[in-house]
Order: sequence, then C-alpha cells, then structure tokens
Amino acid sequence: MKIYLNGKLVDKNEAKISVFDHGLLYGDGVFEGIRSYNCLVFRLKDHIDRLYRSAQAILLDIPLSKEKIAAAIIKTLKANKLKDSYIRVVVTRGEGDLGLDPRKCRQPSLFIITDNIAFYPAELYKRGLDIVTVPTRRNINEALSPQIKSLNYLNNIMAKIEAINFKVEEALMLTNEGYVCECTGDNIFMVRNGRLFTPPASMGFLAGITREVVLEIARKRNIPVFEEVLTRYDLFNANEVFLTGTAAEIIPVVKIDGRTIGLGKSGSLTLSLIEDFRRATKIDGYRYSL
Ligand code: PXG
Repeated sequence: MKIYLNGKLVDKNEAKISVFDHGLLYGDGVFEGIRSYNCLVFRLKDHIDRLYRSAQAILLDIPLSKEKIAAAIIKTLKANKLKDSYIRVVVTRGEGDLGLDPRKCRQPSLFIITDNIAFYPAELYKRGLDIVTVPTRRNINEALSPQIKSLNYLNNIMAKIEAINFKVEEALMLTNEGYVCECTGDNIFMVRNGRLFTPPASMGFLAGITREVVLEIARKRNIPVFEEVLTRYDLFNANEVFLTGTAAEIIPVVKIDGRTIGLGKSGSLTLSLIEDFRRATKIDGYRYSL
C-alpha cells in the first residue's frame, strides 16, 4: 500500500512521522474523511473546502493548493488501484519541540491514506442501530469549535467508549445545555409526521457533508425540512431516526436509551433517502480512472 507523504508516494512501512510532530504531541492538525465510489470521489470539493476551513480556524497554512490536494488524492488512489476507497487526508502542524508554541513547527506535514472501507453489515441498514445518550457532552463552541475537524478527537472517543461500555455501537452526544447534538462521527436526523428534523449547525457539531446532501435531497423532493433545536423527548417520540456520515452514509436508529423508535425497524422515509443517497454517490463527485 502506498501512502502520500509530503509530496512523495511511499510504502506504508516507510510512511513515518516524527515523534516531535505536534499533530501527535498535541493533536495539533486537521483532517478529512472522504469516500470514493466506483472511481468517483464523492463531493471532493466540499471535503477539500472543509479541510481548508478547519485549517484556517486553527491558523494552519496548508502547504498545497486545493487543486494540488485533489491531484494528490487521485494520484494515491491510482497508485493503490482503488475504485472504492476510504480516503483520509491529514495536515499536521509539523515537527516542533516539546513546547506548545506552533512557531517552532517550520513545515506542516500532509499525508493521504487510501484504504478499503470497513462497512457496517448490510442488514443493519434494514434492522437499524441501538444507541445511547452518553454522559460526555459535546465540546462547547467557545472552547474548541466542533466545526473544526481537528486531530483532537478525544471528546468523541470518550463518548464512543461510553457507548461501548453500554454495549451499543454508537453514542448520542448532547450539547452542554442538554440538547441533541450529534453522534461520535455522524449527524442525526428524525422524522415526525412526514417532516424531517435535524439540529441547526449553531448547536455546535461538525456540519457533515452527508447531512448537507440529505438536506438537499429532501428539499428537492419537497419533504418539509426543519433545522430545529431538538431534545431527547423529541427523538423518543419520532417516527424515524437516522444518522448520516461519510462512513455510515445513512443508517437507521431503532432504539435510543432503551426506548424503541417508531416501528423498531428502518422507516420508509429513511429507506427511500438511503436509495436517493446511493444514487447521488454514482454521479456527484470527481471522476478518475485507474
Ligand atoms: N460528526 C462528526 C463528529 C464527524 O467526525 C460527521 C459528523 C459526519 O460528517 P460527514 O462530512 O462525513 O458527513 C463526522 C465525520 C472515521 C470517520 O473514520 C469519521 C468521519 C468521517 C469519515 C470517517 O471514523 N466523521
């Protein structure tokens, strides 16, 4: 497997980063998780734009132009002969010393990993997920904006561990005020009486690209869409709940905190959105050839 590392394609075993890299020492860096489907990088421009926004927010200069990052991604996919891939783009502050001062880091590191995707089992898209609300709250906007897809994912990892300790796969994280926020790597939606609801980005979560695609599909289909503050009570009384993210795409949730949601299986609107989303992954992105 070839890894793109600071301008070169190197073998996986040679793709090494210094122990003095502030990405490792402090989680000082940003990343993107992207997917390609049958030689189409889904919503590549949106992902690269978000990478730049994350970097801008932490005052990190990405060493490549947006066009060059896209070219580097394609080059890595070709080198690994991947039609369907998970793509991880990481930009760290680079090698510095043991102090926090980012001025000591002379050159950011940029690497790209392309690999096969670990899917949720197909039957889970019909059967649905069981999730729990966890005690760990989502980072507050004012401390570290969840809009920044930074290398510091401990907030989400803590929540994930709590979910696993409760013997479920995914955690619902609330805002500090106790409103519905997001899951550890997915945004959340609910359906009630044919209307689609999701919290507004101002709640403080990573505004997912999959979330945006779902909103676009719903608006095109004239499904009434509301970006509204939601509580756990709202979710408990929803007809359908689902999560959205690059890795999971759209996945139904059928149980939250021990309460069955709707009919306890994937709802009809969720299933139709999954179909529409899969159609979008065939056309909506940047095409390459191997
Ligand atoms: N919230 C958080 C905290 C995320 O990390 C999403 C929402 C969904 O965003 P997108 O743009 O993907 O719809 C994410 C995305 C992984 C992985 O390997 C994580 C994400 C994306 C891809 C892979 O765990 N997080």
